[in-house]
Amino acid sequence: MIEHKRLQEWVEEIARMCLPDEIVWCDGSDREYQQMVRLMIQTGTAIPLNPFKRPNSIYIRSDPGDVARVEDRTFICSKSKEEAGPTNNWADPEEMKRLLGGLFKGSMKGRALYVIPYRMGPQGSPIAKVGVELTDSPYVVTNMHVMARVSGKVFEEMDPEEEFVRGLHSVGAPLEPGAADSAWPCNAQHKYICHFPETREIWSFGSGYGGNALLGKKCHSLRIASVQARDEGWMAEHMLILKLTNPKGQIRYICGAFPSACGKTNLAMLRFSIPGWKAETIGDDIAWMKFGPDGRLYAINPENGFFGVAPGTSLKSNLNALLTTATSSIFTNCALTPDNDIWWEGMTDDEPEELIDWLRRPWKPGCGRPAAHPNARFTTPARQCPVIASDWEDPAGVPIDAILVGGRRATVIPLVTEAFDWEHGTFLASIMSSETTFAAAGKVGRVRRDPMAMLPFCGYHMGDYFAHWLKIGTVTERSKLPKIYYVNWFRQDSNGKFLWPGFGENSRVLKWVFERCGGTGEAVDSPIGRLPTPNALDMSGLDLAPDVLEELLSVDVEGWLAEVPTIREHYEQFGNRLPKALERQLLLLEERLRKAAR
Ligand code: GTP
Ligand code: SPV
Ligand code: MN
Repeated sequence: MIEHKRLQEWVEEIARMCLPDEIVWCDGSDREYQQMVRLMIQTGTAIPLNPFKRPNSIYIRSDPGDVARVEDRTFICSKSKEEAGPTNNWADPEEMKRLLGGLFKGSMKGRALYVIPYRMGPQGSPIAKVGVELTDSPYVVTNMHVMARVSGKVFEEMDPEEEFVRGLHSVGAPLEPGAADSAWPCNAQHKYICHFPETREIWSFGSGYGGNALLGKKCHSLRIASVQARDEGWMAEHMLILKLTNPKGQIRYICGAFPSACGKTNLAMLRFSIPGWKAETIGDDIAWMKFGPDGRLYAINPENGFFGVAPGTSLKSNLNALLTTATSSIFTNCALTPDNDIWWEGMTDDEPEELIDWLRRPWKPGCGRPAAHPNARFTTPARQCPVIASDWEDPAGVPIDAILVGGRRATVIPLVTEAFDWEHGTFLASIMSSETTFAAAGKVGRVRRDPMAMLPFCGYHMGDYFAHWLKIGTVTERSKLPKIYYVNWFRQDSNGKFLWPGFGENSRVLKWVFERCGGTGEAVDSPIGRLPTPNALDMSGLDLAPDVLEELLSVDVEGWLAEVPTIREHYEQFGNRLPKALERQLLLLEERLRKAAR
């Protein structure tokens, strides 16, 4: 037990509601992790993987109805609906607490309540924050061990009066005496992922998967933290953090905001394809940024591990992810090989001759079904990444030189565009769009505006969030602000083939960005921003037809003009909370496009 009165009172109160058989205070030790693993193996939740192929690793299959974040079941329960804004589901906090109180009542019967104290961020970091997750899921305990810094000591380092985020999670499947448990308990009827930003609380019911259940991640580090960041003058963003070193040994740090399953983990672990350059990982999903004493923005990765998309991860696309997951990892909804290792689509050029798919069915090549779920994931410790940067746990964070934003767009959006300034960059980020992916339940491939890749993760009114970005841009000297770039690795030709090789070859764009930050690197002004001149991208050693590169770097004036009304429509939903500066940026864009069209 942790000596902390408010924490103890809260745990008791929750236990009185959820009625668990026992309360287990977690300490984050390896012994505890192994205990949870044994428990999951004994209850049939987990299968130990072949220790000669994948030491200390387990394989888990979820319920087929519980495979991704559920955005339509995610709520921001701020006091007023206006505060949650038009892009969030809202519910009155008192009504939601009442409704959920009914569901949580007795929901942990037959199970243990695990108290998971954790810190998001490196020890001693002024940017880090503490939270506690109460859960009845051993799967969540093991995943939180990897993804957050779980320790009974997190409270010792903080002022007893300081606030901590309170997360409550139940799979919503109480066990009656004598009843058998299922391998993946969850609640098919009721799923609620609820946030109470004013009281820094999270109540999540019915799902055991990913961001629905690992409350330190999206719920705490983005939805609640975005509100704290607004209140306290910092930024909580859905961004990877990458460290780049050029052949002269100069270092620059870059963040990247791409929507779910749009390439953050891959870029965060990329192998630079240009000799003499080095890329190293700081983080792959979330960045918390605060101004340092020198007026620059410093970022930490609040997380401790990677919860990465498995399908498509191969020696060619992301060797470093494969190396990271070589040991001590959790694999969810992948396929199982006859020798008890895991496989997923795209892992190897040749498909295995036989597998057991994620739905426990025999699988053979050509059977017409994917062997792994498209949102199958690995949970793996960041410290195991062969290219983790030496300073990834620097309590001060790393100074950010550039921010990339972008999504999956088959057409219109060029490979890379540099914003004219912070305000224009905020504009580009606020209108960015992407085709939806398997990372969230719902239709895949639909183009939607996903500002700053935060549409599902902003804990308050998005118009105010834009205003917060603009305000960040006024706090320091312009020269100290990161430069902003709009990128798109996903342009396709008329046959649906990607025009840009992507992955490691994204280095060519990163090199240009690096050079631009140092005042070199050629660029030309266009109606949408600054584009690399034809020779500005280092294309040495890459066989790409010149007309393809030209297409990737051209401005589709007609295509952009056709977007203007949809941008306007996107903006209209924010009403008078849309900052005037962004309205003006849209008018300026339209004016420049019309001039170019003439
Ligand atoms: P979340 O963990 O959901 O936030 O996703 P993420 O943004 O980290 O995405 P990730 O890097 O896992 O990539 C998701 C999918 O995009 C994988 O199937 C990748 O193979 C694919 N992908 C990543 N980078 C590229 C790229 O540069 N080009 C192409 N064509 N595909 C890419
Ligand atoms: C995402 O969907 O952006 C993820 C996976 O990173 S989850 O943790 O499930 O949110
Ligand atoms: Mn993500």
